[in-house]
Amino acid sequence: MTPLVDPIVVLTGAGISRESGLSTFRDPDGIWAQVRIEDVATPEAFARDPARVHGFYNARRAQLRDPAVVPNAAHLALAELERRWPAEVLIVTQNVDDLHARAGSVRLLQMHGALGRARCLRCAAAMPWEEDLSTATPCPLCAEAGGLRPDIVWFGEMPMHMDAIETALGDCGLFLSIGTSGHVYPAAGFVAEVRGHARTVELNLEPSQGSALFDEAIHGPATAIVPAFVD
Ligand code: BV8
Repeated sequence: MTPLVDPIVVLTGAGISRESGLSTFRDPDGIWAQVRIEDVATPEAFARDPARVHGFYNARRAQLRDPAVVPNAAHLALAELERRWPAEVLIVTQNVDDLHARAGSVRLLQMHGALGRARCLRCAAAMPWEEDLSTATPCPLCAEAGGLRPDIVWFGEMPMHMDAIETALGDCGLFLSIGTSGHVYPAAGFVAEVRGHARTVELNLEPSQGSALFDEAIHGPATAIVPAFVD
């Protein structure tokens, strides 16, 4: 059966979760205004001071358990879009929160990992993880004490699911970029990859670093502009 709509790839960033109460990174009140990437979001930082890195992610993981932090209208609109076109919509998120999944999105790739997962440096197992991690936490599978790290992609590490993402970018006819500043690669480079064969639309509070590369730009809060665009 010929699909009635071209495949849609939706790239999201921290801006889509802002109205759910989670901080962005590069806004004036963002995370990187409070702490340096080099101190908490690189493999070198973890090797140098694992307790500090665990503390940074423990606080963000705990925030996801705050009853006030729930999917917002933008997350819900994307889940509804997928329900309408189940085989055609794919969300590629830079976010490590769980709000797209909790909104009901199923075809979802978290390219920077997930706060709700830990990974063992010794046996490489990845596992769901809700509690705080520390340098003394043993791996439940290989019992290696202090072997667990957040299953998050740090700067200098290879993002996850890149083969699937590149395939989807090559096949898509519509590329939406929502709530991202376009600073971090390779995600920031996706629009340049698709602009020759897909309609590209930026939905963001303000123009991103890559705004000029998009066919269209819609600016405003995600909870207003995403449901309006999707409907
Ligand atoms: C890699 C997990 C190579 C951590 C993150 C060129 C090509 C490839 C790499 C590079 C390159 N140039 C430089 C690099 C290196 C680096 C990079 O891009 N550096 C930047 C700073 C220049 N990239 C990497 O290191 C990547 N790895 O390339 O590996 C490799 C190859 C082979 C083998 C091994 C290695 C890995 C990058 C991933 C790093 N991890 N996250 C964590 O979350 O703690 S990235 C980090 O930035 C965040 O996690 C976030 O996911 C990401 C992007 O930020 P945004 O989501 O865009 O958030 P931001 O605050 O910036 O913007 C928010 C936007 O929302 C704003 O525009 C704002 O206006 C808007 N907004 C706000 N409120 C609202 C809103 N919009 C709508 N509604 C609202 N209400």
